[in-house]
Parts: sequence; structure tokens; C-alpha cells
Amino acid sequence: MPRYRDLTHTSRPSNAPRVVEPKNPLRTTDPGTIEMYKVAQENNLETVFERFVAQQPQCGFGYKGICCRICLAGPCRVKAEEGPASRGICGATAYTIVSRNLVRMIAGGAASHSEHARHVLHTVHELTEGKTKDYEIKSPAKLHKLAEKLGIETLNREDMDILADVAELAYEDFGRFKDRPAAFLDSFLIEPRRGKFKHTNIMPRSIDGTVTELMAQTAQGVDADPVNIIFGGLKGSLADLVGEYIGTNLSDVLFGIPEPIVSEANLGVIQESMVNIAVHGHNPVLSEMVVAAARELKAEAQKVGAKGVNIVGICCTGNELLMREGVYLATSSASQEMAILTGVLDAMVVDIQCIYPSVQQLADCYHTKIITTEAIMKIPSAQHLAFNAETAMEDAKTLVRMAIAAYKFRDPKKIAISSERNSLVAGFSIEALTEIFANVNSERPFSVLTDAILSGQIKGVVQMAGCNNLKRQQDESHVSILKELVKNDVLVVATGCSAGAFAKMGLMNSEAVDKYAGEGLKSFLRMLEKANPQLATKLPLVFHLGSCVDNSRGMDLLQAMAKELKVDTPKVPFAASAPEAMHEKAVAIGSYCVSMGIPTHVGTMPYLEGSDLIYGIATQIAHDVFGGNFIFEVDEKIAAQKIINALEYRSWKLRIHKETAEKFETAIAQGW
Ligand code: BF8
Ligand code: SF4
Repeated sequence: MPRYRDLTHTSRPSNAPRVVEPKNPLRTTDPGTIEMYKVAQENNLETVFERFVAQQPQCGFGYKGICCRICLAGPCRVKAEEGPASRGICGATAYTIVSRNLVRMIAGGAASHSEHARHVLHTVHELTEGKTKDYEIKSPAKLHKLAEKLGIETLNREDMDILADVAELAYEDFGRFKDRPAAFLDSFLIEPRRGKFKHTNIMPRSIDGTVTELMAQTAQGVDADPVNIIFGGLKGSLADLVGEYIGTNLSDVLFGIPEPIVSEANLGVIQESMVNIAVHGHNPVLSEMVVAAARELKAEAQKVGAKGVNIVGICCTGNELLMREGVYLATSSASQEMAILTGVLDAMVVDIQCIYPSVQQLADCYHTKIITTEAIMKIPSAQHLAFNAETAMEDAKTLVRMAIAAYKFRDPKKIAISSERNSLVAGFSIEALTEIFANVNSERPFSVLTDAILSGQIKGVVQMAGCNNLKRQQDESHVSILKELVKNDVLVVATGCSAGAFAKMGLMNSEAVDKYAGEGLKSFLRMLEKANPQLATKLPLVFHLGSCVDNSRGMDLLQAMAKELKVDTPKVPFAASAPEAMHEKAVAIGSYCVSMGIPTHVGTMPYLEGSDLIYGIATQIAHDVFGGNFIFEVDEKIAAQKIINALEYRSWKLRIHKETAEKFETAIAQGW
């Protein structure tokens, strides 16, 4: 059972409203977005904010997870506590319906992350087959490290042959039928976690197999046992992590390992004097090429009167490019439409996931070209260019030229660019972090972090992740929780739109350290800076780990800390928080975080309150089995407090056991 130090805290969320000011269409705290939203209002343009208000109040049955429509006898709703109306037509009870719905979301998340990874993998495969000349092995070092981890021979072998073996193993991880665990998870786990997943029978063999099995398990008339369904879901969440490990690692091989890099964020990075192209979605395979093509076609942009081509990122494609190329981050998910309202966005090139179909509706009022690029992602009336690894550079040039051609159709009367832009430092891969720590202690780099926790200088690490969800005002929860954590000396790492929020708001730079960090955190960061004079910049308040698939980097960090402390992950003062979770991918990530033994805060309620049993499994029983549990809390202050308490509880126990082990000269106890 998780323990709550503050006795007013329970596993239930506080009474704070679930939807803040449901009738107020101004649903953001991001200054750049507020500025652009005025433009939308003046011109009577519909945005996600109006649509959110129009959906209020949302369906209570759906919200609690007790609406079932997985067969054509439905839709069924659980309408009563007892009697025939307490079940669906087939007899499914609330706990069956809630767990099936939830687990199907996890399957959706795992499928999404893995489809992204599969695309990166296909590109790697084309490269090894000699079918594309536009990609290369940018990081042989990463390739070798990865191959060694996976047990692939590297000695006296050509890099391309090693990569071919890595690719084959990754393909097996998608479709393996033999009884061996997925390599891209198994090889990344520390022994105690591996054992836990084996004993609880949730170690996935393959991604595709697990997702298919979940759909079959939760179909009408199959599994009705909520515990069995939830365990199936946890296996699905680990399949999601397999996909993330493939995505992150192969992207690092192809495009380089991120290193600390300086850039800027928010809508003010879109420039009137340039041809502006927003790359939006998740996949670096295309967008990396667009960046290269933009550099090459500068002269063509100048011919039409622009100074050059300005690539800006939105959502996780933006995060991928920011991490490796320092490309400006224009905005994050809930404010993606605002980029078009500047009137100078010449093209929005999209790949997959988190792209509002409404971008086309807005682009219809402007000169902006929306271009879809993947076979599974089209938008009516948007232009489609089927992107292909074999012709990658050519395709990317075509895309850039479309933007250059659109440039002259700008309407000067419609130009209104936000002035908001903030400097940031990103690029904190696990390799970059290792190097930073190694410059303090080269023998045991992660002891730098764990010693700081054991000495009380910092309280622990929190990985902030996830989306925007307009049930609360955009970015407010990310920012308030971050401020509360850093004030209390917590080291924060971030991914996805959470990282996007901090970048946009000027919280991802060193000035923010002076303003917001507690004394302990400040001194810890300053100590790291001193030991790392090679860094071109001071360290930021929060470390950007990358896009959503790069949550896998956080799992590496957690396990490196566990190894250093010689304990399993549930004993590490490490927590996660998705204050504004929205996508199915976030449900999958949250679930594997819990399986990995992490106290995992979520600030927007998943659809599970219709079953006390499922709620109890997520918030309490999971803790007994895996050492991690969900903390559902919508109030930011209380959420931060619950997270800090979870960290303090762990570091307190850790200290006691460490001191005892030292006193009696034994190994640290494991049974607590
Ligand atoms: O993968 S954080 S809204 S953009 S799902 Fe989407 Fe959520 Fe943003 Fe990135 Ni992740
Ligand atoms: Fe209704 Fe059962 Fe069909 Fe769900 S599976 S829609 S509860 S009959």
C-alpha cells in the first residue's frame, strides 16, 4: 500500500474541479498562445478552445469508463448499482467494462509508439539494404553500444553488417512467435525488474503479438476477469516500452545522440522575413531530411524575396529536432493551430499522431499548405506527398519548394506574429547526462546523483511527461507542478509536451535556475557546471530528455540509479508526472511507469472511476505487486505535495537501510 505522510491525502483526488471554468474559451496560460488567440477571436476563427467549450459537459458514463460499445448489441451503460441495469446486455459488470476500455487504450498507445518505431526501423533496413543514399549511421558509437547490449557481435565487423543484425532483431521484436522476451526490453532491464516481469507473466514476446492479443482478450465474450485484463494491459504497456526503446535507440544511431544544445521556443520563432515550415507530429525520419533540404535550398527562398528557410517544430517532431539539431520549437499540442494564425506559416508538414484535423480548416483561411506524408495519416483537402526513404532527400526538397511557392501568396493584412520567444537548453540524452556526471566522478557517474539524494541536497528525480488536456488551462499544471518541485529541490527531467511547456515559458534555461530552484537543487546544478567547463552553456532548470518515445531515456536513468544504489527500482527516489495527460500513448506510458516501480502522478482522470476495484488496483494493489502506483490528483499544489512525499518516503527508507548495511558491513537489505 502506498503511504501518505499528510493524513489529509488519500488515493482519491482532492475535490478540485475536474474541468476548470468549463465555459471559458480562453484555455491557455501560454503567453504566445494567448496573443495568437486574440487574432482568432478578432477574425471569428474556430479553434480547439471553442470546440472544448462546446463539448461541455462531457458524458458522465464515458468519463467513468462504464460505457461499452465493443459489440453491436451496445452501446451499454452501467446505470445502477444492482439488478439488470448494473451490467451490460452480455452481463459484463462495471469492473470488466472499465478494465477492457482502459486496456484498449493501452493497446492504442503501444500501437502508436511502435508504428513510429517501425517506420524508423524500416528506414534503417533500407539503409542496410543499400536502398537509400540519404541516410547514414550518424553515431557508430551508439550502434556499437546498442549491439553489445543486444548481444550482437561487433568485433572486426562492418558497421552496416552490425546494423543489419540489430534491425533483424528489432523486426523479430515486432513479430516474434517463439517464447523469448522482446530483446529491446529484456536487454535494457536490470535483473530484479526482469524477474518481476517474468514472475507476473507480463514480459512481452513481441509488440504486434501483444497488441493483437489484447484486442482479442478484450473482445465481446472473452476475458471478464478484471485482474487478468489489467495484467494483460501491463504487458501491453511493456510492449509500448519495447517500441520506445527501438524508436529512441535507432533514431540515435541514424541521427546522432543528443548533446546539450541551445535554442529558442514559442510562437515568436516564426519569422516574417523567412519561408516558414512547421514540422509537426512525431517522426524524425522525414523531418531530419526537411531540415537538411531547407539548408540546401536557401538560395531558392532568397529568389522569392525571403532571407532563407526557417524550420520550426511542433509537438514531438519538434522535440526530436530540437534535441539533435537545435531547431526552434514553435509550440506544443493544444496550441498547434495558432502557428497558422501568424499568417506567415507557409507550410505545415505533418507525419503522425497528435495532429488536429482542424489544422486544414484553419489553413483554408490562410495561404498555409498542409502536407501529409504518411500512408496512414491523411486529412481531407490537405495535400498528400507519400514520403519514401528511397527518395527521402528529393521528397524533402519537394516539400520545401511547396513552402517556397506558397510564400508569395501570403496576405499582408493577415500577418500577426506573437513576440513571445524564450531561450532554452535541451539535448540531455542518457549519454549526455552520464558524461556530465562522469566529470564529477568518472568511476561511478550516477553516484553523483544518488549521493546528492542520500545527503539530502536534492530530494529525488521526477520525470515530467505527457500532453495538454484542456480540462485545465494549457500548460498551467505542468508549470505549477514544476515550480513546486524545483522549489523543493527535486531534479526534474522532461519529455513531450511537458518539456514543450517549460521550453515555451522560459523555464528551460539557467536564468530559471536562479529564479525558481531551491538552494539544494541550485547548488547541485552549479556543482555540475563547475565540473563541466566544456559545456557551451550553463545548465537549465529542467533537463529535456526528448520526445514521448524518449521516455525510454528516463527508464534508463531510473535503472542506472537503481544499479548504483544496489536496489530494485521501487526503492529509488524517482517519480513520474503527467499533469495534462491526453493521448492513449500517455496511458501506456503511465502504465509501464507503474510496472517499473514508479509512483506515477496523472493530473487528468483516466476513465476508471466507474469501478472501485480497478481504481484500487491502479492506486494501491499495483504498489504491492510492482512497487509503483498511480497518484491521481487534479489540484497542482496537492499533486506536487503527493509526489514529494513519495520521494521523501523512499529516500528516508533508503538512508536507514544504507546506514544499517554500512554499520553491519552487509549488503543493503532488499526486502522492504
Ligand atoms: O507523443 S506529449 S500531446 S505530442 S502524446 Fe502528443 Fe502527448 Fe504531446 Fe508527443 Ni506525447
Ligand atoms: Fe454491451 Fe456486452 Fe456488447 Fe459491451 S460487450 S456493448 S456490455 S453487450
